[in-house]
Amino acid sequence: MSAEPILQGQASLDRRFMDAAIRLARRHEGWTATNPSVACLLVRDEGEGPIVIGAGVTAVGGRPHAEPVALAQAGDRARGATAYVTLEPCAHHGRTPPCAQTLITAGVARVVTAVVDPDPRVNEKGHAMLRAAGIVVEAGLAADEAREGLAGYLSHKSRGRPLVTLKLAVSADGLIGLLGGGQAAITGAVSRAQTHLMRARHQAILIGSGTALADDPELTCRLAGLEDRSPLRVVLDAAGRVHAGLKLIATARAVPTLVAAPRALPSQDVLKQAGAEIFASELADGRIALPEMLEDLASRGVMNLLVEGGAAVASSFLDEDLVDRIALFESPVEIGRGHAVSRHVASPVAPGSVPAGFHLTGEQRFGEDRLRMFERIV
Ligand code: AOF
Ligand code: ZN
Repeated sequence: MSAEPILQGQASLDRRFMDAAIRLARRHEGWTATNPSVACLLVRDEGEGPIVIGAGVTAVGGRPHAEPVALAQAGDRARGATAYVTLEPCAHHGRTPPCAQTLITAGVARVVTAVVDPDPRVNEKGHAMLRAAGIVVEAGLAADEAREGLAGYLSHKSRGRPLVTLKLAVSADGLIGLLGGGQAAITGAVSRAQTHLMRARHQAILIGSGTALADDPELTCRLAGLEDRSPLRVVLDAAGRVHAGLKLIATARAVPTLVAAPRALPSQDVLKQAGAEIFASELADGRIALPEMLEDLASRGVMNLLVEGGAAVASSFLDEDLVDRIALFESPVEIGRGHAVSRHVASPVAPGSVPAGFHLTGEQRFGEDRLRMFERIV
């Protein structure tokens, strides 16, 4: 037999385990502070084909890292195993020894990784440590797929700002709402559940004061079992219109809320008393200066941000080239009919079309609605 089919077999097994690790890493996305959510699978063939003997994902809060969690599960069986890690194992001493060293000590024979860690304390040093110890290292497997989940971390490290996802729900007639009517139902229940899952995977969620006043949303994750995964809420309030009667403010002690506003507005005391925090922001042309605000959010450890509206905020982020991804929910329902055109709020992204400068990365159905994901072409 030639060696080729065996290589193909190993390559497809490697891919399968790395894909599984990438899926596992998604579990703590948004919940590992400024650490990426990484996963590690330890795999070994004990005579009946390769099986997973240890699985770990970076813990909520960022520590412990994925590798020691997987190694603790595997125990002595880790000797001679292959480790699949979605990010290069770290090479620096934190509260625990470097993960590269922990893998070496455990006697792992082979390490397959997806993405090189841009953290200057690591950045190929983890790979080098492993190789110096005689471990076979294969880097770069399924790197694009792993980068999807690590994008917030990579943006935070390389650009000093969070990855920004703009979420829009657009009706068949191209609207995202109706003025003066409260929240208009555009998408169905299945899409709404998906939106809540999206919220759970983001560290912060942002709206403008117009939406806060018109819709009075809570912006929390209300999926059963994930209620404690609500992101930090940010409301842009250049003109000091946010008031204590809003749900966002009334619930600020349970779910942290930042009111991005210029300093010293007379209305702020009552917001602070209710538990909201004033997020001192600069103004540009009478609006909150978005690039600076994103930098300030990054300094607070926010690696990914979900922008949920409304039209003015969405357009500002798009116009300033600050959107990295668009999640476009498209509903078959027309909401404009029977309402004066003056009440129509047009979507900055038309249904069915690809927004300029973006390309389609995925499409899913949620009930009657379609979700299309776009990414900026860079
Ligand atoms: C790993 N496995 O699961 C994660 C890693 O503050 P520390 O000491 O936890 O270090 C944070 C850095 O650790 C972070 O910037 C990234 O380089 C790495 N994250 N590394 O080996 C993991 N989450
Ligand atoms: Zn580590």
